[in-house]
Amino acid sequence: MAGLAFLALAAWWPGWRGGEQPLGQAVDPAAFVAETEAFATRHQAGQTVRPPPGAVPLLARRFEFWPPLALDPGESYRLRLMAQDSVHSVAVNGREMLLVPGHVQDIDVAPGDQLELRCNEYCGLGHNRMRLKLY
Ligand SMILES: [Cu+2]
Repeated sequence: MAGLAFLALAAWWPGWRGGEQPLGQAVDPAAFVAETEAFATRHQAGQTVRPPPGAVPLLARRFEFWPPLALDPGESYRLRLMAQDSVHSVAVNGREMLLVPGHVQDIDVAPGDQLELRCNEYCGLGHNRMRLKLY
């Protein structure tokens, strides 16, 4: 039984080290925060951020996804999310990904997708309001 468990672990481990990265791409957390802040400043439009189609860096933190976005309903985006302070998750379109500091998860969104990102990983008293409207 222990042998079987070892074999299963051995089969799983190289895959995890290789292509498939369940936690997402490793990044320098401070650099990603700085990049997100600069991006938000560059594309600020009133109370929200109105980015051009393409990659959009986002931070998950107690208790928000930041910055607030106003996406163009006719365009597609690649949201790049990193947790800033502790473990969160992002759920949208029936998928959920764990978010941890130092790793970036990409989520593609397109016109007609679900309207809201939400955190499904309990992260404290404000967890239930940790949502972000997209379109
Ligand atoms: Cu949460």
